[in-house]
Amino acid sequence: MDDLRDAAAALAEARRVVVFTGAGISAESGVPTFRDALTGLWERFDAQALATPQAFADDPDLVWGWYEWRRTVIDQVRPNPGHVAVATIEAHVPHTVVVTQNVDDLHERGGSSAPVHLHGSLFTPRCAGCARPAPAGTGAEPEQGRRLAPPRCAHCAGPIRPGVVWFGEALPEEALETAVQEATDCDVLLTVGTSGLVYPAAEIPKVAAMFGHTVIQVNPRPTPLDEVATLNLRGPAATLLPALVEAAWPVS
Ligand code: BV8
Ligand code: ZN
Repeated sequence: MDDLRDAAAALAEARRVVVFTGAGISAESGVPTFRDALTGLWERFDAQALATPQAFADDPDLVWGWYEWRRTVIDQVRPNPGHVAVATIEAHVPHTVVVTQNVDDLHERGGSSAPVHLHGSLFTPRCAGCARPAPAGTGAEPEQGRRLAPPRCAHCAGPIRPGVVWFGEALPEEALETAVQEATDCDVLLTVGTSGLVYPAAEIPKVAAMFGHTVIQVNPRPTPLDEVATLNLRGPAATLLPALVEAAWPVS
């Protein structure tokens, strides 16, 4: 597969790398991707309809129950070789920035020191009223599909909300600025496991391509990012990322 060899060569000589990830990198850990996050009981809901401020305002117990169920799913799974390969890239290329759309903590548990979370995290709930951070994991652990009343803020008694970015909400300014800045100024941007459908995050690989940098995509399926990828590695992250790292930095 000479695309893999070419990708490994680009990675091996890169001094500045951005690793941009979506739900696909966590798929082989057993985490449903965003578009099929609604397995079982959630099938009757559209994720995009649940991941909105309106849904939380209309039915906080349903939305809080969904996010708490998703957090407990993450607590029960482990990072996969794809997450570990990303941390290995960081070990070889000092200026590597991991930019993730994922709200799980598998990059952190896989060894990445400071991933940039464009869409927040399941582990940083906050008060919907005064925005004070609230402890993650408070309250009962829901089974899939159970409604759960959100805890109340110790300071203002407002409802605690998930620390994620919902549709219609602005991304954290600093995270987005960092991601754009790093994409304009990298040697290689590796985009892994994203459908490239959600904006403005999906712009990040396009920024790197626009500035003439090498964009390597890892995804088993075609995506809108195919047209900006310099190299397209068709396959699962947990297989291809370790192979890419091994080819770039062979363990003698
Ligand atoms: C905003 C957190 C404005 C919540 C998420 C143009 C510009 C700006 C905005 C818009 C725009 N057009 C439309 C919009 C609105 C909207 C949007 O993009 N809608 C889409 C649907 C068209 N964007 C927004 O609302 C954003 N906010 O624009 O605000 C604003 C500005 C100022 C002031 C006020 C407001 C906010 C978007 C953030 C939404 N939150 N997540 C939660 O998790 O519940 S998005 C969610 O879906 C994920 O975080 C992720 O980012 C996104 C896409 O999911 P992916 O990660 O790509 O996963 P997906 O399931 O789609 O695909 C998985 C991929 O993996 C597939 O390609 C598959 O082939 C691959 N795969 C599978 N297995 C593997 C694999 N790959 C590798 N290995 C495997 N084994
Ligand atoms: Zn409060």
